[in-house]
Amino acid sequence: MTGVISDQDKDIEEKVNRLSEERTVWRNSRCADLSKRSKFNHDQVVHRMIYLLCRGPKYTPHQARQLTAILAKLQNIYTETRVCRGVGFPCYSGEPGLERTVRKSKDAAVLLWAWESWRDSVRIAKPLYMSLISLQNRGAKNNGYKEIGECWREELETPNLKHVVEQLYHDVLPFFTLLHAFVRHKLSSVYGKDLVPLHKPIPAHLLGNLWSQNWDSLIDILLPYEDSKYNLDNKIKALNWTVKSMAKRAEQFYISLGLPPMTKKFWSHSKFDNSGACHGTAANMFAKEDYRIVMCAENSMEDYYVMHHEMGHVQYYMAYSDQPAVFQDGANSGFQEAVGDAIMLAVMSPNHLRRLNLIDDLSSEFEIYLLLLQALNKIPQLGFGLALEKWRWDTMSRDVSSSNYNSHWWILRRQYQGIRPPTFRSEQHFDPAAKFHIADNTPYIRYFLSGFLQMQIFESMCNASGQTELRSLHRCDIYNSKAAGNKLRNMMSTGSSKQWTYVMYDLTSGNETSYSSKSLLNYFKPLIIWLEEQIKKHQIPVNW
Ligand code: X8Z
Ligand code: ZN
Repeated sequence: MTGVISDQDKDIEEKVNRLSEERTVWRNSRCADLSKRSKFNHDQVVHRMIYLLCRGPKYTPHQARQLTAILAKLQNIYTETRVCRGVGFPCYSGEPGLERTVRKSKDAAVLLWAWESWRDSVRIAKPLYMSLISLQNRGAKNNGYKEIGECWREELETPNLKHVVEQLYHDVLPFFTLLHAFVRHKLSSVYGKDLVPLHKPIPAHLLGNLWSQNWDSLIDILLPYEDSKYNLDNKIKALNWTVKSMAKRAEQFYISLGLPPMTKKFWSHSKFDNSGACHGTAANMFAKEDYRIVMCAENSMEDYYVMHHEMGHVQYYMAYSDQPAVFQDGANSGFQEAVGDAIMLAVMSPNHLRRLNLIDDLSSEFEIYLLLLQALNKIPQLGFGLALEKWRWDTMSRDVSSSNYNSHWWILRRQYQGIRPPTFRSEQHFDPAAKFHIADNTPYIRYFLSGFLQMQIFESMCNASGQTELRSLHRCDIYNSKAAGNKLRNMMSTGSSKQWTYVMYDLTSGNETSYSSKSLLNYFKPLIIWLEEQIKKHQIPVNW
């Protein structure tokens, strides 16, 4: 079931249309002019400005209009689709409806229904996705590229990006394989060996997430303790945290590092309720102090994370607000995504959780629980991000034709995440459309890179804070450290004025000029050892 577009939405759509057309006309004429004149200008800053402004696809005004129209339809399918279970049951949106249902339910029948019905409803997006690719490829060719995937990868300014991401995945694969084996072993004992066979990929509907991208809601069946005594969601509810108080706490963490509070306009214009678009978004309105976030929040750990994540974007917007407009962006999109997550790593340190009253006493048992929770949240997300974006790159380059879209999707999900669809799939299905970023046409490799970068940023903030006696990065508690805050502010205030490897060099005090898995593996070291022991002790089969 798909919703009808209201008059107000039509108005907004028309405004977006007009703006994107105006922007296209302006950019095309400026870039034509600048490309002639830049030959006589040897200033590096000017060259970087022109490069940033003029790279990417180039559309005619008519194409720009067509693109906005396709995008609006795709987004509308994602946000307005409702699935209904039958008489007497409520109808659900994808986000937050089914997402929350899947997070909370452990009933295989309910999970299968949610998984299948969401995908059945959004598969109508396939022809729109095909038009979107064709149109973007035309725009890319019009500016000298072979196809739009080249433009998307260019934004990361990493010449051998495809190789770099494979290598990073390869670095964490042994760890992911251990985690995967442990999860499958436990799921198999909960749901039975018929549903979860021990040597095969895991059925995607049982992983506690509508997209199987993070598996942290499984924590209490993987490590069951009496009364779920470590469960952080239960603690948040028991302490009567409200959405507003959570947002204030998130802001407080940034303030403790010496970073600015959210602005007045932020508090009056942001939306945390369950009306309208739900996928967490941060907006820079490019007007004085006007920054906003939109999300559908409840008092849960997941939404506490999203608040820190989105405020990370806003902190970035504020930090580079003195840069010229073309430089008001992240060092690359991976950096944009990594800031809030790096802060959340600090929030999830055992000491800080105690400060927040989310845990009473620290113990090695709790530390393993916490590390497993973090790993379930972060590690499957890496394979997910890589599979999703490789799929999209392959559709953009036409290496995969539309007659193989869905089978290719599942080949990649199986390869990188060790999962399989729970029901028969064919090319009548279009499962990628079940994910927000496909419908929203938002590049995704940024989240994969952020998975590594956030650990590198966290480690350098930790070093700046002077904590050298930790033995493990996951314990680092940077709350109140102005030195850690300075590190982050310096990184953010550069915006996109310098190519990201220089920013990385400064951030790591000269130790790194690229992405590295070292900090991530360092953070999870105690858990990796623990998982190896579990697998040996219980003779758990590994691989899929
Ligand atoms: O989309 C997001 C953010 C907004 S930029 C909430 N994330 C990815 C996702 O939800 O798939 C954050 C982690 C991955
Ligand atoms: Zn984000």
